[in-house]
Amino acid sequence: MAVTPTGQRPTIASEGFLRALADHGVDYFFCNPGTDFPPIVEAFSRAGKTNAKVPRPVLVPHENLAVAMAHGAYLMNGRPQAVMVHVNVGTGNTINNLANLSRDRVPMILAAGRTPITEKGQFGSRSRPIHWAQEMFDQAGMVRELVKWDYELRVPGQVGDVVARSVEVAMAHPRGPVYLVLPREPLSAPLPEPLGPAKPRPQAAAAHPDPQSVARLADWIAGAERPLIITATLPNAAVPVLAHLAERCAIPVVTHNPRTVCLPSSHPMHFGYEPGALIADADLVIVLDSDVPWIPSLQHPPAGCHVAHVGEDPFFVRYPMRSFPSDLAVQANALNALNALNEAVESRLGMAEARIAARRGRLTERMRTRRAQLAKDSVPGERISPEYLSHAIGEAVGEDAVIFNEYPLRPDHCVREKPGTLFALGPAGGLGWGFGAALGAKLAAPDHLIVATLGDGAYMFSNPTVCHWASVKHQLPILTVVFNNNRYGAVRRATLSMFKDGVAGETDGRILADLDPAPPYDEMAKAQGAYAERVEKPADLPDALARAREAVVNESRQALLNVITPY
Ligand SMILES: Cc1ncc(C[n+]2csc(CCOP(=O)(O)OP(=O)(O)O)c2C)c(N)n1
Repeated sequence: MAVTPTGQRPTIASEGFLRALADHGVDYFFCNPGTDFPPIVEAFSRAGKTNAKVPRPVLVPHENLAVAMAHGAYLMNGRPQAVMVHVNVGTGNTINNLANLSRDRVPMILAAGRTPITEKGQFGSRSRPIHWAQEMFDQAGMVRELVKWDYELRVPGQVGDVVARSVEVAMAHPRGPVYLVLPREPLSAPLPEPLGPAKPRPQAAAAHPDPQSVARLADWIAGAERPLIITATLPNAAVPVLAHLAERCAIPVVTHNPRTVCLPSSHPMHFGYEPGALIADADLVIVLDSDVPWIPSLQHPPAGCHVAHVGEDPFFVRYPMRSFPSDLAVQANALNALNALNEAVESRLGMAEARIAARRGRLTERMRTRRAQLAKDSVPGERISPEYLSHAIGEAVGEDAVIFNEYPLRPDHCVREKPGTLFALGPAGGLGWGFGAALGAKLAAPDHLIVATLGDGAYMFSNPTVCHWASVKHQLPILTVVFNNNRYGAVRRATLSMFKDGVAGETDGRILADLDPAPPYDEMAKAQGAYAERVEKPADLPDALARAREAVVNESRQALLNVITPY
């Protein structure tokens, strides 16, 4: 590396890269390095001396965890995060959580090194045997289907523009990840001009709905006898707006395959998570940002029912096949669409008030039955049921805790009143997400109590040694609850749903679903510094949860409960 006669080192592209990320609001640089990282290490080292603004480097010893942490951080602070990994092999390890993040429309700048381009003669040329075998004809091709945009840095002076472009594309609605390939020769080369602060490009405002479509949908709402709203995920600000619409018009809301809190648990129109009972006789279904509003092979609205799809991308254009019936598509941000609908229905409800009142009466009765059943289901029995465990977690963690659920929590039984206090595994369902997302959330929101609820299978997918290490290393105390049924319950259920009367049914679908012998997860977590307990009896659960919460909140220590839960 050349040093000028005055003894000063010229600024190199990797410094420009990190500073541009920081200027674009990227807080963290989650990374797992390799021989492609020396320019990055040099840039962080220089920033340490000069106090240059750069994202905080967060070393993560597995790429899948790095992506999950970026996901969790975004869910808490709404800013895109950066992950950098080692060439093609590191990129390969990101793909599971990249699929989750991509389908969940989460912006992230995923960067990877590239084997040095030149075999000799340049600063940064190949220097290890791996530099030949790691080269690919099209490294970005590994992830192209999961990202919105990819690019390779070829000219050092372009690095600022490349970052600006990557952030612009990632943040454009619908949001999503982008992929940047950074070969080490241009990344370690001097910038031709001094580095100035980068000015982030403006983001376009979220789309508003077409007024005619809103008027049509408002007419349908006013005229409907048995309307139903099905949603899956909403921005926090949209929750009270949906609550108003549902309450004002007496429209039941079902959150199918939920990923966020879409209505407070106590809302009179919160009809749970399965559309089955309500969809069968609906005459209007409003699908609000839901990729799979119902399972067509099991249930569907009756003939003649109006179906409207509302969302930023009501067609889910990146899904190869999706054929839900549709009479109206409204392309708009959910908050804007709900605000517009609230306004539009008001002037139309005069004639409908009597009908709405009658419907409200019927739904109130239905809700009473529903709540009574839920209360019955969460009463502790001889063993800890997932319903009782979910209920106890809701009680123990408090209303401000943020729960990251990788499947097992029964949301019907876990009270969540506030928007942004529950996030669930995205629609792609790649296991190994929840623990990492919770750690990333803790990083971005250190004052919150963060809880991960995981099946024992999901816990193993999360790479627990690495997660517990990251918790200690980066001081991220969270509470992890393992719903330990000693099996892949979902796999067993899938087998029995097809072959209950087949030979697989004779062994209760156990083959390939049995996780026996279960490791002592609590003992293993203890070895990595966690407060941990194994809990088997219902009566022991509330106190165990209180002790674990105490360890996290008062001692800033990670905690794990290994809860034996047969299901
Ligand atoms: C990366 C990945 N591999 C495999 C699967 C398939 N899969 C879906 S659910 C499941 C079992 C989950 O087991 P566990 O977390 O213990 O929860 P349970 O089903 O018992 O409630 C598996 C293996 C997946 N979704 N993601």
